[in-house]
Amino acid sequence: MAFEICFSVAMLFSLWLAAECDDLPFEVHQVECRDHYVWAVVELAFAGEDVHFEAVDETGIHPITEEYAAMCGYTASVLPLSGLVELRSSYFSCHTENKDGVFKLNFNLLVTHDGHLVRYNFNKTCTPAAAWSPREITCEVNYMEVSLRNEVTCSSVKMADDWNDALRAPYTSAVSDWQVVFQRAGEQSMPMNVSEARKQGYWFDLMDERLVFRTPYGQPDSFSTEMSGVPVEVVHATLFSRQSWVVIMVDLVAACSMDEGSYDNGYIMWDIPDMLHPLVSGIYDTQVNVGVNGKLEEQPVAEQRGYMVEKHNATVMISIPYNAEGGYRKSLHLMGDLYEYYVFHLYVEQISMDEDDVNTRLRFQKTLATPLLPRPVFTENRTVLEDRVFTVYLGDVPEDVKLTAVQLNGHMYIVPFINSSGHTITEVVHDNHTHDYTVQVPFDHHVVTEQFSREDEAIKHMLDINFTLTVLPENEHFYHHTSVYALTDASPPEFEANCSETGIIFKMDHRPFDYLWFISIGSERLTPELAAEHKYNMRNDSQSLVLEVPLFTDGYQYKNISLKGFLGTFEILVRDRNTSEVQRSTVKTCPFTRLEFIFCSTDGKMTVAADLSGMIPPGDPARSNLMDKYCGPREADETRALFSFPVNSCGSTVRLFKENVIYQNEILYTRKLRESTQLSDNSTEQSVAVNVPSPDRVVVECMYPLSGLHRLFSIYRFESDTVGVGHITTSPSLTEPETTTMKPTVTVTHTTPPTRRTRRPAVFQPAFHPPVRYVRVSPFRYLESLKRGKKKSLFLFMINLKASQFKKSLFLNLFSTGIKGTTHVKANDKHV
Ligand SMILES: *[C@@H]1O[C@H](CO)[C@@H](O)[C@H](O)[C@H]1NC(C)=O
Ligand SMILES: *[C@@H]1O[C@H](CO)[C@@H](O)[C@H](O)[C@H]1NC(C)=O
Ligand SMILES: *[C@@H]1O[C@H](CO)[C@@H](O)[C@H](O)[C@H]1NC(C)=O
Ligand SMILES: *[C@@H]1O[C@H](CO)[C@@H](O)[C@H](O)[C@H]1NC(C)=O
Ligand SMILES: *[C@@H]1O[C@H](CO)[C@@H](O)[C@H](O)[C@H]1NC(C)=O
Ligand SMILES: *[C@@H]1O[C@H](CO)[C@@H](O)[C@H](O)[C@H]1NC(C)=O
Ligand SMILES: *[C@@H]1O[C@H](CO)[C@@H](O)[C@H](O)[C@H]1NC(C)=O
Ligand SMILES: *[C@@H]1O[C@H](CO)[C@@H](O)[C@H](O)[C@H]1NC(C)=O
Ligand SMILES: *[C@@H]1O[C@H](CO)[C@@H](O)[C@H](O)[C@H]1NC(C)=O
Ligand SMILES: *[C@@H]1O[C@H](CO)[C@@H](O)[C@H](O)[C@H]1NC(C)=O
Ligand SMILES: *[C@@H]1O[C@H](CO)[C@@H](O)[C@H](O)[C@H]1NC(C)=O
Ligand SMILES: CC(=O)N[C@H]1CO[C@H](CO)[C@@H](O)[C@@H]1O
Repeated sequence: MAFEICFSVAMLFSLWLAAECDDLPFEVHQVECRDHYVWAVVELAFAGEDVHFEAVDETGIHPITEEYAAMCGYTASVLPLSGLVELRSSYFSCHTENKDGVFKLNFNLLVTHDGHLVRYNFNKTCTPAAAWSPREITCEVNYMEVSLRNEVTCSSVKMADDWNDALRAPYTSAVSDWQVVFQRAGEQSMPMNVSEARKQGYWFDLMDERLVFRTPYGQPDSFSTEMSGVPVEVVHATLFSRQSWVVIMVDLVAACSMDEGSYDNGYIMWDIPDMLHPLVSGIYDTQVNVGVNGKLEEQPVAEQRGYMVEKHNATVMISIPYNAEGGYRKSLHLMGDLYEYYVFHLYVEQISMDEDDVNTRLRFQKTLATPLLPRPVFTENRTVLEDRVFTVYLGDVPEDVKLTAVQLNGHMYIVPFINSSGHTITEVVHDNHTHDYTVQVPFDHHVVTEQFSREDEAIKHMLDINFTLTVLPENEHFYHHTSVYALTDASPPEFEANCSETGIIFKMDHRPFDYLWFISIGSERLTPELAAEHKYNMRNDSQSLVLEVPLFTDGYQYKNISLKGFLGTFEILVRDRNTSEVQRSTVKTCPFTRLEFIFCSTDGKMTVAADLSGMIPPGDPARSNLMDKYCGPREADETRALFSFPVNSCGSTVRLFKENVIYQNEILYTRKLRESTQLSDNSTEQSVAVNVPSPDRVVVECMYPLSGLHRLFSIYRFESDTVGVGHITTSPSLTEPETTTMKPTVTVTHTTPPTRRTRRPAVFQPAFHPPVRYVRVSPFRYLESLKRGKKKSLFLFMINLKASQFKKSLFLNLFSTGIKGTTHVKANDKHV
């Protein structure tokens, strides 16, 4: 089938007219003489620049349009991945000046930016080092080019059956001009002259003693076929000239693999049939070299990069790892996800020999791209609870993707990230063309939300991070979202409490989330004001809160009261900030000893230990008693006596003021005196007071605020919100105060039968509860409040009087004897 005719030919092609071109300086380009083409690259200064090339030669300036490039041997391409514009020019391009193996190429670069056109000129003179093979076929991305040495020594002449057919046209055309016919599926096109062929996009030329044929892909005279299962495009031109009796005929066959390439399992693959066309490829010693970006790599380098060339049956399969060196990668955002793809500008050289040892060199420039490969970025929770800082790592971010903003729980922060807002964003760039970001947000940063979980006694700190990532250079945004949380212990604060001589000391170390609670003493919130009011000693610094509660201040409860001492209990409550529910309480009970003390309890009991040693005349404390001589001490030692009795019993006087009520009693040695004066047992107090010389006495009193009092005169129950304030005053004898004395009209029916006083100071417990004999009311302040119309206290006062009769008499007495009380109150005020 195959036929080949070799002639020594000297072909002449007309030359174009020369025209000089301006030479403008242009700095940013790089022009290289490559083995078989000239390579120029321009770095785009601005995205969106419009770049064009012009070829310049003696004949003038020739804009390199797409069509013109394909015909004339230029390949201009924008490489968006690297921001470069590349121009490859065949040495046999239309506007190359050639002389003795020296090629001169001259170009204009036209850059249009912002409507301004700038033209740069650059030129290159090349002397290709490598010798041309007898036949060179270049499969460029936009054209096929064949060049033949015009002197080929033929060692064999073969005549094929279709020889006659092939020759018929040249013979019959009988013209001396070069004519061309295209062969396609055994058919021939009509012969045409070279200028006619050029009009159809084919280029024939003679340059550097080589015959050059160039054709764009997809010409009408081309045909597609399949060799070893690989699609191949072939253009078969036969050039002939009849010069007198000699017919010169040259077969120019361009055949290129049209394999689109494939991607499989991390490899980009491209196939070339071992034999592209019977007239193109030789059959022996096929050698394949592979490179990228127009440069062949040495075998070890190619191997190291993982490039593979394998021959399967009659196909050369080239495989390149998708991310091998030499490729370009690009990120792409699609439907909210990040992808990447890789592009290789594959350069393959295939050398083969035919049976005549004429070697053919095929070169392929092929741009291959992987499909879109998912390239997810990921976040990692690197929070260390102890640090109380959210640390979120955003990794595997490709280098053409930048973090441009973060939303932290909806709060937007845009680059540059300023540290002053309390969080930090740090970037680390890696060698493998990735970078990562680390976002750190302290738990107590204002953007962090918190939720308190009562069950876990923990706080859940929550942070939503919405990263805005931007794919460059298109500035396409996409988002990556992550939520992190951390649980931190959040039990209500606990106090450490110690006893001291003077009171109880509570101490609490501050924790960051203590604002979830507040501290209260009873129902009142502990504030510096409250502490001052109640004379607590509070120190609150950034580290801790120390509350020193002196004995006898508000909030104490007392138990196990004896002359030896008593127990003081103080409770601090921790309440929920929102609901005020008590979440935790710290109760501390400490033993205290005091020489003298007095307690006025909320249930209306006065418990007093008094030092009677200073009394004149001195006596046995065990024999002391209260105003009611039947009320003796519960306990006594050499100098002191402990009394415990309901405030309104044992002969207490009751004095009512605008805001307070004061119950007063006295400790004295009535019995001793009475015995010495032989007084009868059933004599009244008045009679005692009147009849004996004035002894010293210890005045004891409890003052309760009226506002906190629920029941005033009920002898069964006494209720006060607060404890009373007690006083112990040792005073010389007073003359009988002019007080209004009333007999309570209610019948005294005490559950415990009144214990008669015995002379022996023995066991005084349980508490001695003498019945009430008299209730004395000092009406002075009360009257005033009535006059001012402040009836609240009166109302309170009235409500609790159970017997209407008593009520009536009280009123009468109040009004009739009010003035008299003045003296008494004043006298009392002196020693209260
Ligand atoms: C080629 O470029 C150089 C410098 O860029 C310039 O000096 C020379 O004149 C140019 N040659 C032509 C033919 O334009
Ligand atoms: C080429 O052929 C066309 C038409 O066949 C003709 O018009 C033209 O003159 C020819 N050109 C030359 C250079 O012979
Ligand atoms: C090579 O050819 C054989 C036989 O035709 C076939 O079975 C085999 O699959 C082919 N190998 C490849 C890699 O195409
Ligand atoms: C923010 O803080 C990080 C680490 O603390 C530091 O590396 C970075 O330089 C700071 N950035 C700015 C803008 O202050
Ligand atoms: C890039 O390098 C970093 C640091 O060595 C590594 O953590 C990361 O996994 C690497 N990424 C890829 C895609 O190899
Ligand atoms: C992240 O922020 C963008 C822009 O505000 C928004 O469109 C997107 O819905 C957010 N993503 C999430 C998961 O909140
Ligand atoms: C993140 O890390 C913290 C601390 O190790 C951990 O408590 C938390 O459960 C982790 N997970 C999420 C989703 O935040
Ligand atoms: C309580 O006493 C302990 C032991 O003496 C001491 O270490 C601690 O600091 C004291 N705490 C307070 C609040 O005084
Ligand atoms: C103690 O001080 C802190 C601030 O340092 C404050 O939040 C807290 O309310 C204070 N506590 C009291 C009881 O005043
Ligand atoms: C307090 O008194 C109770 C009985 O009233 C007794 O059980 C308890 O031990 C006493 N506590 C102290 C510390 O004396
Ligand atoms: C308090 O109430 C607020 C809203 O009213 C709620 O967000 C918060 O979780 C509550 N805190 C606690 C400790 O219950
Ligand atoms: C128990 C007692 O001594 N009662 C006397 C009280 O005083 C009157 C006279 O004042 C005597 O008659 C009682 O015997």
